[in-house]
Amino acid sequence: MKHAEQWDDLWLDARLATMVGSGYGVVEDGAIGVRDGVIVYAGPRADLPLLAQSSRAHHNAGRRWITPGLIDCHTHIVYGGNRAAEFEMRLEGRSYAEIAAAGGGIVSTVKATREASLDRLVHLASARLKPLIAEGVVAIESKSGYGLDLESEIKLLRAGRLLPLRHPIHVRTTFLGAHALPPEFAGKSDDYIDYLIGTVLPQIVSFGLADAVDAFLETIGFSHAQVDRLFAAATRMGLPVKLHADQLSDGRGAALAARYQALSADHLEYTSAEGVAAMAKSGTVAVLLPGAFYTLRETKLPPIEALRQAGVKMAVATDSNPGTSPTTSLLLMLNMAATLFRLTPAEALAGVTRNAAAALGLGSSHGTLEAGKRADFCVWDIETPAELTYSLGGNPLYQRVWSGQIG
Ligand code: DI6
Ligand code: FE
Repeated sequence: MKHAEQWDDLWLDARLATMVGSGYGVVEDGAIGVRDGVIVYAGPRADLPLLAQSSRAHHNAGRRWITPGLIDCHTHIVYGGNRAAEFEMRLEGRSYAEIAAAGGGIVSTVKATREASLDRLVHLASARLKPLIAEGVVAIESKSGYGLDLESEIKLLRAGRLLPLRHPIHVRTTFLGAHALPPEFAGKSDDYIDYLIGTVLPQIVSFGLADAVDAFLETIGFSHAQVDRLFAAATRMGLPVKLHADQLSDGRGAALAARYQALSADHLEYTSAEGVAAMAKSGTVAVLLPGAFYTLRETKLPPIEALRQAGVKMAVATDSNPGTSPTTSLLLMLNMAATLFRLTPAEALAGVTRNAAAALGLGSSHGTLEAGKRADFCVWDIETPAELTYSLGGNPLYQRVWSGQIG
């Protein structure tokens, strides 16, 4: 057998949830072959090509289930400090105004983030990343947005880009300069958008530090017109966009995102029927964030049935952030997506594999078990794939494979 045809590793005696097609894509007696970090075969053992005999190592999965590696497609994992004190003050009955006066809220995270060194931020983000990796996460998005000035936003994006040098993880970085208005621009939000477009974004593009541009379109964030301007600039500079859309009110965010062929529109609690239709037309992924819904005690559900009927791809992510979703468990989000949002377990799993890959523009290389995709997958100690969504806490990961390597 020619060397070029030799496989590195072969997993046998596995049940596969390939996530190819619309459901789990189950293969009962499955096998996965890997070469050079890429899947060269995923399917029935009975159809294995003969050259599988020459694989260097055979792994017996013992009838365990294998799924694609999990993908967390919306995180703010890089930031300084935390907001536990504020959480405690709120529960002791202190008002929002008192907390703000005591230096709380997003501004406190911006302050702590600006003060932290690049090394410190990588260290803090690493501590949040480890539990995700331990749950089988193989790729994440890492947003900036707690720096809100040129130097600090660059520091946050650099921290995101450094994570793969220390951990077995793929990272896509997103520039979220339009997350909040920094104190030095108080009352001058249009000037801040001009600064992002004229100064910050061009440098980030020239350093190649961002894979996408995001914004927070909200009455307490930025206006429709301001986000429109930012997105036009991002598009001119060749970056795809995504949007925090309609989280607290209907700001016609989903439709704006769709107009720019956004990779995703995220949150969507207040998205209208027109917004859903626009997303279906543009192929924009709906990223559902049940951790923020839960933390804010939101009661207005995203339009799940309308998204489903329209055929909009739905992803699920942690939104890991210190204010509204202080979680580092994507498996817990699967459960919440089902219990709070009524996604089926198959939809929830597609939301952290196939559709999460699409939300990051990684659909051709990640998110399913098929030949040609990255050899990033999880072997689980479960009896059915629904168990991943059913359990509230716990972690049945048996083995994580990243770029063809176990660990
Ligand atoms: N939506 C949110 O819920 C968070 N950011 C956003 O755009 C809040 C961020 C924070 O409070 O730190
Ligand atoms: Fe977010």
